[in-house]
Amino acid sequence: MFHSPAVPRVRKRSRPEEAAASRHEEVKFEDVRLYLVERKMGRSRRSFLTQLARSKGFIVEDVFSDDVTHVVSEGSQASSLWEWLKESGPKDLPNMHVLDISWFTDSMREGRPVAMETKHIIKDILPALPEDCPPTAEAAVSKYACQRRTTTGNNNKIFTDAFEVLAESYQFNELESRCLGFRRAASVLKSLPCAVQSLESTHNLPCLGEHAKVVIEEILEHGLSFEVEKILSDERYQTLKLFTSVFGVGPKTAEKWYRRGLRSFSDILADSSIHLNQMQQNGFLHYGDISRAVSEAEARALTSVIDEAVHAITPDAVLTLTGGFRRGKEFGHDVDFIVTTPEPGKEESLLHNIINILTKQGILLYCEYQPSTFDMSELPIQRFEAMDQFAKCFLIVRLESSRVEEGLHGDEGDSRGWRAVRVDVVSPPLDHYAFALLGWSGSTMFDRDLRRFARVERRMLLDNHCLYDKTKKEFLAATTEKDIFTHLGLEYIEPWQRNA
Ligand code: DCT
Ligand code: MG
Repeated sequence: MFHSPAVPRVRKRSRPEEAAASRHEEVKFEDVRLYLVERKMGRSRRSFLTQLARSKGFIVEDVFSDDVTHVVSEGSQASSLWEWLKESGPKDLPNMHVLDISWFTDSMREGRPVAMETKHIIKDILPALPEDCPPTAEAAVSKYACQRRTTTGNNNKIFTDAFEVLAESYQFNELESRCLGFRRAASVLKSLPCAVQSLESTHNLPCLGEHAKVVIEEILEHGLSFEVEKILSDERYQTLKLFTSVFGVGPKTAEKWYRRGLRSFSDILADSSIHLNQMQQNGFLHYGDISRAVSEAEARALTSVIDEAVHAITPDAVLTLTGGFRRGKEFGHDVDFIVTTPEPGKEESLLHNIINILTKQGILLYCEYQPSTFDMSELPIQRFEAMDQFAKCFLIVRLESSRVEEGLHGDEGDSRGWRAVRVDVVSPPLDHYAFALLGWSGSTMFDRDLRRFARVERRMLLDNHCLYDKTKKEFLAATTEKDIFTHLGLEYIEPWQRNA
């Protein structure tokens, strides 16, 4: 459906014992090493599940050792499983995920390691460890998101939701560094393998300032933060939040409207002195649809719509789903794609082709096309917060219900049989593809810390276009994301572990 030539998705097994164990299978998920606990599961079922997982590209270890990353157990009582795990003795136990068979079966069904959710984690195991979070794991938490593995299974949502509200409120008040402080704090808590249950257990965690700790303490004690509740009921916060939820409306415009005394969409639409640009007009026109989350099934359906449009004219073009869906998110606010072609200089025509075909099909509801301003001689760019310079388009696409396997998400009582979806497509030249893919895969906090790590720890400049070594005064080439991690001296982090 979507493929990427520059990023090999499949690698031959390299370890000899694995090769011997199953000669025909290829490893797709090299960072996941499963161990299936035989007790209760039984030998023959274990052997069957082992073969099944290997056939789907998972590594399954026969022996329980420090190499294991995910322990899967079926039908065991948590307390006796814990005793058995401790006795079996790998030193690295606190860093392993101990999961119920439901995580394994969900992963087999999806054909990839699914995000770990609370329901998958064998509950009594972690509290059985000293304190709530294992101290070794705490000490090991890096201050850089690009050195942490963060899946979509957030164990600290109650705290991170509160931090997001504070961050947003600071953003509305243009207090950028405080906003970033709370985004960083949220990002650290998202990476933890278990829920924070006491303030003491946060002592060794990076990026948690005094203010964040006060919020954590309040939530631990009362189940909510009074400061956050106050913000949520504040009229200005509520209005700015509402206005910025419209496609094309940023915090500055929202603030301008608020200062004029406008408080609702009808206030804005009734005010004849307000000029809405095309993007905002379409934002209001399709508000009901595009403010609704896009499901993974809808993203898959759109992938085939865009894929058909791209390949109708350029058979050797390469389309990859990026953004949150590449990180394994089940829902997103839009669907992001990256498209390129091996033919130098032909990238921009790909976007024109997509736009023309969607227009002919009558499903392009809105399109803002931004031509490339990419100029290698102007690199490296010092402003890393800016959008990249590759050709891109911001679209609103009509998605027919009939194209979505599970039907449209949340369309109860809606008889139209279609919905509007926001779609972004970026088209870099092939030799910058790996950098663009890494940037567009996000998350924003992960990208931000990759760049900060490069600058502070390595004297290098990284952005969506390139990597520049300031010491050697040279650009470092990369054809895959792994090349970029290698240049930076970082362990490779899979896309589904980048949900910082
Ligand atoms: N991005 C970027 N440069 C920007 C803005 C974003 O490279 N100026 C990257 C970061 C993530 C990616 O593009 C996609 O952006 P979003 O769609 O906003 O983020 P997402 O992670 O896909 O979140 P969502 O699931 O809400 O769409
Ligand atoms: Mg997105």
